[in-house]
Amino acid sequence: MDIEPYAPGCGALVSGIQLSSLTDTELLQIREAFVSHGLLFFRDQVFTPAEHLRFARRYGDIVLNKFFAPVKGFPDIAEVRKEKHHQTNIGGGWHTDHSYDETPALGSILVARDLPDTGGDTHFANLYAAYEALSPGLKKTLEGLRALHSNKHIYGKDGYYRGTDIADQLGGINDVSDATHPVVIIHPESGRKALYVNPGHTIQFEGWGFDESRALLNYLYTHVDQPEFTCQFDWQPGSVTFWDNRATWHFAQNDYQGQARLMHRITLAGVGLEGV
Ligand SMILES: O=C(O)CCC(=O)C(=O)O
Ligand SMILES: [Fe+2]
Repeated sequence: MDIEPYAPGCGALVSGIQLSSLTDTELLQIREAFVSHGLLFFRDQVFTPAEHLRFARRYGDIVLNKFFAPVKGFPDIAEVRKEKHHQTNIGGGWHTDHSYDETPALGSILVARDLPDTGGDTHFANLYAAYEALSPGLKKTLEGLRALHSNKHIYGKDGYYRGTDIADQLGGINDVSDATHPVVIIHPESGRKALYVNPGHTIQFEGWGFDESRALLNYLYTHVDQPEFTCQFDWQPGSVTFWDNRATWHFAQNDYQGQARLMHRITLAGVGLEGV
């Protein structure tokens, strides 16, 4: 197995293995790479939905997404689907999956199933590196802070997606929820500090006003979205990405209007997050 950095400070490309038939030693190497990089890319995988599910179950426990349609015959696999006639895509702005859960997801395993001819890349950000680059003064301000995360404004009754042309493929309108988490977490596996706020789901800091929170959150979001902390993955048939939701952000670029794109996602269950 070969594991090399994908982009400076952003992800690793794992080659020389098939996720469908990993030995126990290879699985262990993938676990180690996942903890150290937080973002793994794989190419040229032969990976049926049954094999996707088998890999996910070997890795950990699966958590269901309440909003995405399941793949037929595979209730544990969510469809991330954009049809030719859709204008809107899923995950089109920076976010991390399931930060609105009390126990946020460990990670997501995304498999390309049907790709547009061009476009439809996914962007990623490294929230360890972004945290480490903050000044000592700002790090101190963030210490002990907690933030509210929600999905109501996205998937709820008046949420963003409900007014779009993909509303009819999304469920869970009454299953919205929110949770608070430390703004700087100690990653449960790596022990490293990471910034744990994201533009998709974080609403405000606990004990702060909304506008006060927005001002600092927006600063942090601009800080993270810089070339030294981010990278872009161009999907090919057979590509798979496995990201750590506690250490990365991602968004799916919506630049292929008139074409369809279908991905399969399995979300893995995480643990409660401790902070500094
Ligand atoms: O379609 C993509 O590239 C990513 C969409 C997304 O946000 C997700 O699957 O969690
Ligand atoms: Fe996502």
